[in-house]
Amino acid sequence: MRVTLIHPCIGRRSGDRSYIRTWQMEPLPAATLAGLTPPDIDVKFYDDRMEEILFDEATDLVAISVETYTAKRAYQIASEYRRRRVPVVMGGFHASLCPDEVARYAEAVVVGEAETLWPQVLDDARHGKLEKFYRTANRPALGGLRPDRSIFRGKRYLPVGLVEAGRGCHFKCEFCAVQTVFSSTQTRRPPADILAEIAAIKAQRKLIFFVDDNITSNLAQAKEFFRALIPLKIRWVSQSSINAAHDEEFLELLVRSVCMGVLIGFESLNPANLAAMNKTFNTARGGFEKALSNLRKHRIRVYGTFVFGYDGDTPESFAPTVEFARRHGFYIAAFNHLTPFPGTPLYQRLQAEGRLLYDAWWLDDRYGYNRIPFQPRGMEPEELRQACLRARRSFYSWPSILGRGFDAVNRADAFMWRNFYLINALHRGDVSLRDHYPLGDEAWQGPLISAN
Ligand code: B12
Repeated sequence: MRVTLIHPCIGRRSGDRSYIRTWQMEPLPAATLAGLTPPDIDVKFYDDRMEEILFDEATDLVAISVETYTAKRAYQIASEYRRRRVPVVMGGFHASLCPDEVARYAEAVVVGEAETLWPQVLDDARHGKLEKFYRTANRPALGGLRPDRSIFRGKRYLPVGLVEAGRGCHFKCEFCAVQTVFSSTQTRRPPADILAEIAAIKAQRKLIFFVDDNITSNLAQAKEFFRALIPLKIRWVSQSSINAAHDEEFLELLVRSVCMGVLIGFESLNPANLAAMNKTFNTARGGFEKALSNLRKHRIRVYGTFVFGYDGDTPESFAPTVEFARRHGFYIAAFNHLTPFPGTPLYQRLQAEGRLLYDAWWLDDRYGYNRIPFQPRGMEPEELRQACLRARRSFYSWPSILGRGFDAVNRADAFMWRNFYLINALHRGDVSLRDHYPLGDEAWQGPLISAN
């Protein structure tokens, strides 16, 4: 049997093959599926973000990862295969959030994690009896996972090694798709499995990115893992909630395990917004200033992310936030508009309040990346979009890049300092490239072909 795995892009401007470079990292969902596939099955992998899919190449089953931003493109790809009578199975975050929508464009839908379900899907496909939905009652244990990275060979990814230490987060932030899909639970891989995986890739990868939604969701287990990491001497970055930055033992373990930086969701400087998001833990124990001074003392770089469009935001909310990010010398930062992902409590609330501007923004032909899909309270949608753009342009202006580049923490490691300029320049270039980026390939013709 032959299986074709596909990681779709969010879309493409007509006739333009370039894609948002900062997103071009090795996709772990495909490597995870490849690793779960029995050796007698031939696996082919296409990354739609950087290569052309050869739709006419013979295959028996197509497996597509679907996120909300990539859903339209995934359905276009599925339509191409449906024309060729090849069955398509879809899984991933959007398939878990909107299984009924995804089922319109897939012969089979995997809802949730694939670890226990994928072998069954393959077996059913082999016998020509795919079921419409595959679900598990419980979250699978992550022991024994072996992502197969051989599928990435020959593709031009950013030189970062992506590794999972765990999945999910126990917090219940209103806007978060992760808490919705995993019901605010977190599972972790055994440290020995992770160390073996890192040992296999560390010669080719100077920086490891633990893609965990919140690597400190279980702080005691995180500390045990960081202790196990110390002998490996690898530079690493990850995502963490800010509460951990008040724990001295945690901070010391970050330094000893060679952590180079953490992505922290600050979201907003306005406590009322944080309360509406269900994220008041951000203000606990001295709040941002104290947490940032602790991280600075230990020379941990910060990737700060902010979201605008909550009810307390006005056109005046942006400049102080950018100033805050610059003053604290953030290595990089994101200034996103609030995005109502289907299935989340935020989506349900905005829908109940009659504030969604599209039936399904991710499929609407009028929608493009950065458009605001809901009616904010404190400004018009277009004002919100423009203000986010201005915030990014200011943070990634050359004076800001040079200023932050001289920050003692950003300079503390030669490798990270050199890359500071490259990474900031990439983000700077992406600000305009991403704006109004189409969802779906603009050149794709015809109506989507639904499954049965
Ligand atoms: C690392 C990461 C990134 C990286 C790199 C991604 C890459 N490799 O190219 C970067 C930083 C570039 C990134 C960018 C973005 N990301 Co991101 N990212 C993640 C993160 C943290 C981990 C992804 C990962 O590798 N997980 C490990 C794999 C193994 O787990 P998994 O994806 O859940 O896959 C499992 C199941 O879902 C299922 N599965 C998945 N696909 C398939 C397919 C089939 C056929 C089957 C059967 C099963 C299956 O099986 C897998 C094993 O159980 C996730 C959060 C998360 N927990 O997944 C967010 C996440 C996927 N990202 C998200 C978003 C919104 C974005 C951006 C739009 C952000 C932005 N505004 O800029 C961009 C879009 C990029 C794009 N699509 O091109 C959202 C998507 C939400 C949604 N509703 O779709 C997530 C869920 C984060 C969140 N908090 O909401 N991201």
